Amino acid sequence: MADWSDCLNFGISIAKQARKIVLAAFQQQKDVKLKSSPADLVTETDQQVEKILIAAIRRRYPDHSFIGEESVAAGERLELTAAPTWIIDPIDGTVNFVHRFPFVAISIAFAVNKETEFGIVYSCVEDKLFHAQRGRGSFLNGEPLRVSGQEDIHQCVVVTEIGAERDDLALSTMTSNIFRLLQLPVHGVRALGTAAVDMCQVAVGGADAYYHIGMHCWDIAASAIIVQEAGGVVTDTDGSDFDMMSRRVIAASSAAVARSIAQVVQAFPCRRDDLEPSNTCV
Ligand code: LIP
Repeated sequence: MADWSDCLNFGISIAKQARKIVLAAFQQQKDVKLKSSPADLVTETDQQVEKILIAAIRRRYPDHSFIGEESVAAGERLELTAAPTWIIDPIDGTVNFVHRFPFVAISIAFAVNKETEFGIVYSCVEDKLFHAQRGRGSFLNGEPLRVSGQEDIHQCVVVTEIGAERDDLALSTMTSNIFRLLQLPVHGVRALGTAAVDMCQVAVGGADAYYHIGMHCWDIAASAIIVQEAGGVVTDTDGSDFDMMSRRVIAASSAAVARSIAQVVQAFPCRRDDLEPSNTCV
């Protein structure tokens, strides 16, 4: 089996460099543009950080491929091939970044033959660097991570997101999902505004499940392997196998909790990330 440790170590080093750019801009006024909805924002820092990350990786690994949130937004084709591919969200939690809400992350995943080999999530303001490599465990600032192992949904803290969608069907589906969970009851529902950091709470054991409909592959590709390597379970919201392009995910402390979430949560229709045109929910 190939060893991608050199790529992982390089990914961590450039994430640390990119964090300095994010932090320098965090307190500044931002030039904000809208993408797919009034709540789907992008700043020049998102675009700058992605360009810097991709340029640095391309200099070292010229034959690698890329899927970047802002490159796709600029019209680049989104296709995961068997080639070594870097899947990048330069600032996950852009709305938080614009509002100076202190949960913003750089998310970098790396896949070969369409299988994720490692993931890096750097929660910039918290200075929490999460990473995992396939078969070698999950870590926060170098310390090993383990999920809570909770199996009873009634004992769970569940993390989710009200994403960027603002159409009635998406909003009614997302809010009714939260309503049903609270009715079970669960101990609590939380949302940090960044899918990557949300999901890492499951790997840490501070939350017992995360689910989301409508996010994109770059939001969760890195944090999915971080949960899996911490002993967690990652599936589609219908309980089937996880597919990072489906725009639906459950990450849980155990298979039992993943099943319980899948029984309660309903999805609204979303066009897969790898179907043209991307970035739209049908
Ligand atoms: C964000 C996700 C978040 C979701 C937002 C947005 P971005 O990603 O991480 O969970 O609620 O709608 O998709 O756009 O900040 O990279």
